[in-house]
Amino acid sequence: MPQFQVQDMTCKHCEANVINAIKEVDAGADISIDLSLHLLTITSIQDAATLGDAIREAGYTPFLLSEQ
Ligand SMILES: [Cu+2]
Repeated sequence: MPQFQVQDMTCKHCEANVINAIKEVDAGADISIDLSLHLLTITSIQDAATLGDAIREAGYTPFLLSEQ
């Protein structure tokens, strides 16, 4: 499961935006977020590149830490 660091995801509002962006490409994605560390872990049928693009399109800056 891909893990991203998203430094500009800083509050609950950002968190909701990022979750919505991921749900748009995979409604069944399982998303876990540690807001204090800006960490996002996703279990999804989509690959890391697609998930990263979706987060970027929502206006955030994902850094891929791990692809699996
Ligand atoms: Cu915010």
